[in-house]
Amino acid sequence: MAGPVPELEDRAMACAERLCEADRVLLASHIDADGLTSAAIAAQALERAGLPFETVFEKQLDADAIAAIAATDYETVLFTDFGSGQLDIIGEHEDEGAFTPVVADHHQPADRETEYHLNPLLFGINGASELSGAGASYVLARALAEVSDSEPAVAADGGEANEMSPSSSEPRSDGGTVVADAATTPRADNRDLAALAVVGAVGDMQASGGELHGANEKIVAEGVEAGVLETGKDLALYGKQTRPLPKLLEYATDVHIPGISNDESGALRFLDGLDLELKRDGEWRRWSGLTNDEKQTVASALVKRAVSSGVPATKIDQLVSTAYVLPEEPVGTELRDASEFSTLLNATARYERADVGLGVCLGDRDAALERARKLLRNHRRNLSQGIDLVTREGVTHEDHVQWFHAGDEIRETIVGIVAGMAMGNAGISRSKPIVAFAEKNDEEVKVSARGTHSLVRQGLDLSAVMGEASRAAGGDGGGHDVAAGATVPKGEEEPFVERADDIVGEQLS
Ligand SMILES: [Mn+2]
Repeated sequence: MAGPVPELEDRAMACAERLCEADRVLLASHIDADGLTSAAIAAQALERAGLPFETVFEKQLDADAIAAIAATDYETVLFTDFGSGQLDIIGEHEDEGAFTPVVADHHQPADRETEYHLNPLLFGINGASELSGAGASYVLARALAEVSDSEPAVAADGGEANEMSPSSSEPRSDGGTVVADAATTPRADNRDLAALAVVGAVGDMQASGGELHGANEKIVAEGVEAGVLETGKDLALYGKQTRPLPKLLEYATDVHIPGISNDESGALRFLDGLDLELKRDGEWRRWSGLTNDEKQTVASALVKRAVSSGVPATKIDQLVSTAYVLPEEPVGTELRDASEFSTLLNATARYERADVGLGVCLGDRDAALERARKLLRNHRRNLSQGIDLVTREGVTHEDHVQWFHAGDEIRETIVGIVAGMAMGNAGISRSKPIVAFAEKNDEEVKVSARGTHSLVRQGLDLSAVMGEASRAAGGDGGGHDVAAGATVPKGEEEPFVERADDIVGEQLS
């Protein structure tokens, strides 16, 4: 049986076989939507293979974090959604015999190799757009199902309780059950985990141009086959499951529709003119609750409005994209939509509650889900307070960039989002990138930069800006052309801005 991504199959099998040789495994993963789904996929695959394990999360896998991992008694460590970029440091511990690393990652590898290294970039697959950390973990999970299935002796060895069990709603299966079910149910081959892999990919912004590509597409196909995913063309707006209709339209700003986007009363007037039942039982209806005819009515009117107000055809095309729906989740919940699901996970990650995000991924629909929703509400409140603060206090304009310093008034984990969302407000331009500082700790400052797609088309590459300017200031950074981040020593803010201003000036000239 071939895995979902043939190029990775041999390496995935080697990694899976190595894991099955372990008595127990330490699973270390990144704290973000992709890292959380990676960990959830790996955790379920290890559990189903009867391998005891424990999970740890890190915001950054730095030398200290790796040393702490090396100091544990674990002899086998599975890194997911990070590890490749840190193989130089990991390798030193491996050489000393501290542990054997197994890595399922999609980031640029450091200048060092290791035997059990599963990364799309090693096999000619794009790690930024075709496979995420969760995708790599899924490929490994599929291989694990096959390896543990063909070696019942290993699968049967899963009697020891492991630390994950309390937060998992899955009943712990004994090895015999795993083997017996292998031929008939999707669960036994781990295909049901494809839904989480898609949530991770979407959370890592891999659905460029509105849909997933390459290896990701193959994972989607397996999820559809397993009945855990549905795909179809739909309105490309965020919040189709949970947002009341007027808010869905008002907050949709990727494609700006004059008189609707960012316009509360305009969005209401637009809906009022549609001859549609807008409320039911006194509550605004949501997109996910509309019939197909009703959806068609809204979508057509939206396109008509866009055309008549001069929105270019290329932009209008972007109003439709592929939706990834998790049909086993209830209608009208975040969990049913891959994009809303990943936002919920990010809300837990940004407040360092990986345990909550992981619990939700593992099926906890009570305490963990309730807590995650609370974190998301809190996150949204923090964002709107941050945007108000920046708009009120204003930004400083240089020739080519604009910037502000939030000190400790905006968390460093959200200051970049705040900066991006504040662009276009009074006094904050959309024709210059915005640079935001926030305190990280006593010695360091976090810098986040955001641009617009229009600036990127003119030559802006914030990844290069943040990398160069931060290294000149004794820090480090990088990211994407339209959004990037860095960390610099405290007190280096002004020289950083000067240098960033120069580089942006060169890029846009
Ligand atoms: Mn990732």
